[in-house]
Amino acid sequence: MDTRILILWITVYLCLFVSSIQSKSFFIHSSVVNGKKKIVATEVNSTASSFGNTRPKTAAEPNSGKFEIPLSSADQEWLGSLLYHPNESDIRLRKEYRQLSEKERGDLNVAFNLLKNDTSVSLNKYDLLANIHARSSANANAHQGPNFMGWHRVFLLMMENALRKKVKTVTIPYWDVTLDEAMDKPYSSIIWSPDFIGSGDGVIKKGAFGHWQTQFGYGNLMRFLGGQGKLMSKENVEDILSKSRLGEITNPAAEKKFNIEEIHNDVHVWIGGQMKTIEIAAFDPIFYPLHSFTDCIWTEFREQQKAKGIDPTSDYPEFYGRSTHSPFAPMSLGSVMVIDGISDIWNQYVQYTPRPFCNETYNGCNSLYMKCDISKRKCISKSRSEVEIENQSSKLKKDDKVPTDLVNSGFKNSESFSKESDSEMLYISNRQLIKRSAVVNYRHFTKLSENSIAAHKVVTITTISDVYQFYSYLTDSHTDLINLLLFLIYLNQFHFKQEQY
Ligand SMILES: *[C@@H]1O[C@H](CO)[C@@H](O)[C@H](O)[C@H]1NC(C)=O
Ligand SMILES: *[C@@H]1O[C@H](CO)[C@@H](O)[C@H](O)[C@H]1NC(C)=O
Ligand SMILES: *[C@@H]1O[C@H](CO)[C@@H](O)[C@H](O)[C@H]1NC(C)=O
Ligand SMILES: *[C@@H]1O[C@H](CO)[C@@H](O)[C@H](O)[C@H]1NC(C)=O
Ligand SMILES: *[C@@H]1O[C@H](CO)[C@@H](O)[C@H](O)[C@H]1NC(C)=O
Ligand SMILES: [Cu+2]
Repeated sequence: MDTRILILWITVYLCLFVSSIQSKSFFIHSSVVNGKKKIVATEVNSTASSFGNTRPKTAAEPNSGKFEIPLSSADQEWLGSLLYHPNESDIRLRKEYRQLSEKERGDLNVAFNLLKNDTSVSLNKYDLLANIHARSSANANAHQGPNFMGWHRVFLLMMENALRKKVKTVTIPYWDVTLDEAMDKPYSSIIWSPDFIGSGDGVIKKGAFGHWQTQFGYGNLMRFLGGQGKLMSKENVEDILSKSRLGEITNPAAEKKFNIEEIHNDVHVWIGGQMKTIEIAAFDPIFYPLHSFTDCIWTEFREQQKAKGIDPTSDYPEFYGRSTHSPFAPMSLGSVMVIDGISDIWNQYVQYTPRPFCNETYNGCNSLYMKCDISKRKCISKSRSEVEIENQSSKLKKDDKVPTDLVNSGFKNSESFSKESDSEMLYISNRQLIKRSAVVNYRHFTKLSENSIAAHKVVTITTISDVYQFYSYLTDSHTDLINLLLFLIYLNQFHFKQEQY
């Protein structure tokens, strides 16, 4: 690395460190100046609140108007037009993000971008609506109290209604955070890829949200996964669902372990970038799949309440804390009141697919982008590199073509690619390959010492999927099928289980 860049990074980290002591905020931008990449830390002066570190705000202490823009009558009219709930001829099925078809993901991306590009209202339609979450009155109604659930349910519907005005069939998928939490390296999840919500290591540059801009001086859309905070686990969800009253899972009364708002705050912080700060969080489109998930949990919670004989539509806690959460306070969303948030009207026609689940006898990990971890009895997200490897293999299968150099280097014949059985693909004749592997060894796999191979000797490779799993376990780097095959050759050299071939 260029030493100047290194020094810059050290400076940035130092700034961040110092800033955390003095409780100042810095926002990191990277920009290209005279063809050189420069990383800049800008001090942000604001009363913005970090998730999980919220000082109680009251109406008497608004956030200095920094995050307010005046609403024109056209703005108000458009926002008002979004405040309705679905009916029986407008049923919404919200799936797990990884369960969407390619077309559904594409439609969602287009709808978001059509809103972002639509400047017939102030800012643009996406940002104007996202900004509702930031306006001081709404912010005070939405956070740090039992109305957290109801407020975000209505807000989510408004965004979904807006998206559906652009693409009729779109619903907001839920991001089952627990599928990522169960991974060894959650930042490698397929979610953080251009086909889904975009990258997680700084400015988002590729995919539907590449180079999105946010408001109020916060610049490029950015994420810094895993810096602080944590993801929601399946156990967190089970804890929440073990309770039976709204007041037991929300502020101000709920303990942290059962507190859905606090647990969700940790996810905001884990994502970092805009998501970390309440007033700008909704500018990141991952905000909506995250809230679709908390809403999905609340839906399940309310169904359980009904089964236990508790009426969720009259379960607003008596001890609600701040006055902005009192049942007859306005929600600051049209004329909706806080108490309206727990009514059934909003989600009566909103359905969620069951949260993906698997065990020894049942596999409900029903997507190409997740798999069952039987030992944990959990569905678990696939990583970007796993998907990439599988992609390449399926392309090869489809093309039904074998590169000549591979044929020459030992594939029995081209038929092996078109056979149904995975293990057919492993027909490799050793004699010729071992010769090549010595070279391969150094070119591609110098990282793997003999010891690290030895440590994995117990792995049984019988199908091509075993190979993928083993391979992605050993390396996280970008690869292609040729490398994968060379890797197989490498394994051969170490006398890996070959008998069955
Ligand atoms: C932030 O506040 C400091 C001290 O109040 C001031 O000197 C600085 O100019 C402000 N920066 C911006 C970008 O407003
Ligand atoms: C149901 O909702 C759709 C979409 O908002 C609306 O066009 C339609 O008039 C509604 N139908 C009824 C019966 O309310
Ligand atoms: C939105 O605008 C950008 C920039 O002009 C353009 O590249 C993109 O195709 C537009 N998106 C849609 C969905 O119209
Ligand atoms: C696995 O889950 C299914 C579906 O919930 C359930 O019917 C079955 O009993 C479970 N099996 C085991 C071994 O726990
Ligand atoms: C997998 O293949 C699809 C379709 O060809 C492509 O759009 C996608 O980007 C690929 N994903 C990865 C992670 O390589
Ligand atoms: Cu919020």
